[in-house]
Amino acid sequence: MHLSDQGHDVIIVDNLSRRNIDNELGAQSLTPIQTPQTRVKAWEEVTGKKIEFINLDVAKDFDLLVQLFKQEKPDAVVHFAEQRAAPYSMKGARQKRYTVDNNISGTNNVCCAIIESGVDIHVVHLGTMGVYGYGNSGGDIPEGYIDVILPGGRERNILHPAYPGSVYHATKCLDALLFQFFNKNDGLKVTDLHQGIVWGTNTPQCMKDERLINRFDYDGDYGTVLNRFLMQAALNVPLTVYGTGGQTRAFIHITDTAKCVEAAVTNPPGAGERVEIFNQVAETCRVRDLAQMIAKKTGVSINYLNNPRNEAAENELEVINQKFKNLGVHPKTLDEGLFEEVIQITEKFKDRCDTDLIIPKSYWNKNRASTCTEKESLGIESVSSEPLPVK
Ligand code: USQ
Repeated sequence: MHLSDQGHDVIIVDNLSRRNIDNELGAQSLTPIQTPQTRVKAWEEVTGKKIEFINLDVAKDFDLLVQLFKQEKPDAVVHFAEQRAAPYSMKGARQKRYTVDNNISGTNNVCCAIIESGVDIHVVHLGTMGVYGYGNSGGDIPEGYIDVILPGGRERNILHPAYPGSVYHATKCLDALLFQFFNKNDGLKVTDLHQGIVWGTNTPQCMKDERLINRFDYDGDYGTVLNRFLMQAALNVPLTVYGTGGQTRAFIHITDTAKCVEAAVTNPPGAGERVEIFNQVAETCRVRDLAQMIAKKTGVSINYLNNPRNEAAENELEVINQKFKNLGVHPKTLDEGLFEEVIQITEKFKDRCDTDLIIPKSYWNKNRASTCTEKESLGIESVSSEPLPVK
């Protein structure tokens, strides 16, 4: 909708897999999202602009994808067609396999279909900050590439080493290698956006009409941390900090992700240039500091749960995001004023919340599962209200 609003002609290609996963998990967006058909109709009524919707599985319908590229000759493909939740990707063997099959085939198909079509299409891919790993870099995280001195003394500028923390994050690392290869071999133009954790609900475009409302996930698999905390505060459920809350992560508001995507679309790399990489983040923050900020604002209490994830209990994170600033995107930082919009949404729709879905139920390995399920049976109220000791 942001791209359409800015005058781009947009076609949505989607197999609605996210909605099907809602059915599988017995979960639903907190906000009542409409069908894609209703949404594109509402968009046209409100703005006079047309967005086409095509139901197609990017990971499977290769020939249709090639045909679509030949027919439409798009300038850019914004590639979001991946299973995007780390906890879901760790739920069990089926979800691990699905995440790898879907995400890697999807990316490979997008690259191969562009090359097969012969159309000069720029791929803008939604990657993740998680490709760098947490606590795996020395100093500030650069935008994609680092200088190294190889044994023997040769100097090179290479992709930052990949250090994924989940099967989902591993697929984004594998995507980066596919892009590097197709760029080198076929001159494919790619921009990879290494995005932090998105928060917020609606963009100015969503606010034009109730039928354009964005989805809002609060469950333990798909809800991201800040939105979950704001939702929990609205219900007066203690905030679910995992472990010590010493995990530092990068954040970006949803309105800015849309602006960053547009900046990437309108600034493709030149012919023969290597894969462009932007760190799509506004700032970094520790999870317990976020929780404390929200607790102070709303009066909700904090629970420190045993961490279902196998991740560093404490890490530092400094990220360079200069390239976006050079393109004129100046992202909003975590601001309690902006929390109001999310709080209003969570207050409005809190009766739709199923509180059973709040406690995390995907565990990174057997040890995490056994430690967490012992506590889980006690219910969320009875877990520690003080930070757990660092292990
Ligand atoms: N966390 C809590 N309590 C919660 C939920 C999460 O303490 O109730 C902690 C997690 O342990 C983790 C951190 O908060 O340390 C972030 O978790 P998250 O679920 O908000 O984000 P994550 O799993 O890292 O994944 C999300 C998106 C993914 C995107 C990624 C960007 O789901 O698509 O790629 O953020 S990043 O984290 O920068 O790699």
